[in-house]
Amino acid sequence: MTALTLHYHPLSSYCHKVLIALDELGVQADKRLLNLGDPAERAAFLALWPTGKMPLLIDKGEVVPETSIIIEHLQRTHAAPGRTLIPHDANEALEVRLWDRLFDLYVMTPMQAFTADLLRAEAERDPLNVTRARDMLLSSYAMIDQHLEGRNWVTGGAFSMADCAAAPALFYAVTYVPLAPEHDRLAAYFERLLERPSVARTVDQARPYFKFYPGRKGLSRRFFEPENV
Ligand SMILES: N[C@@H](CCC(=O)N[C@@H](CS)C(=O)NCC(=O)O)C(=O)O
Repeated sequence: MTALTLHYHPLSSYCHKVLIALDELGVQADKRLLNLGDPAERAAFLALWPTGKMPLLIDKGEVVPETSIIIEHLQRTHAAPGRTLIPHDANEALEVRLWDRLFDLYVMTPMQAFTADLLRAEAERDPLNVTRARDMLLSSYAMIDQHLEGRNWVTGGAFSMADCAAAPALFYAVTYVPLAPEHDRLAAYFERLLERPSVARTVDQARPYFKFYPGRKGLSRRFFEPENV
């Protein structure tokens, strides 16, 4: 048992962001799988954190919500020596926070709109909202592809919190809006992300659950367990 408990679900994109960060920072946490579909579990979780959003970190009784805050908290208080996801230089840190925000707001959010739409009853689907989400993803892909010129990771030399945000956002976004051939820098970056051990381990822990992912039709067969392909 560690001082840290992470409430999470193995399929959740925002949980992936923090799982990647824990791995990169060399931090152990007890993981508590959250089933928000269970009314009792949902009520207990809402009592702990009223937005009902996961992941949620508990550090010796202290509630630490919101992925970017969780990652900053982990870095400040628990990271193994020499491990960083937010640079110590203030200007570089600002650049990381900017791209963390851009991935959360303009890739993760529209990607979630597709999933939310699939989870609705047919009669309650909202095609206009889905079209807007698709447009936003396409414009984000173009912006990120251009930004990646001459960069290995989002903000340059070192893997950062922005890459932790990018990996799950892109992983699920491309299942709804595939990358176009002209976005070759983004496609190469996506493959680099998948090869990063922290990302590969996070994808691995989700493998048994991908068969339940609402957008599974668009998910590459390479991510499924052989018996579910
Ligand atoms: N801004 C939040 C977003 C977290 C979020 O949207 N989590 C989703 C899972 S990927 C969630 O909890 N969904 C459950 C719900 O909305 O009921 C963060 O960065 O932690």
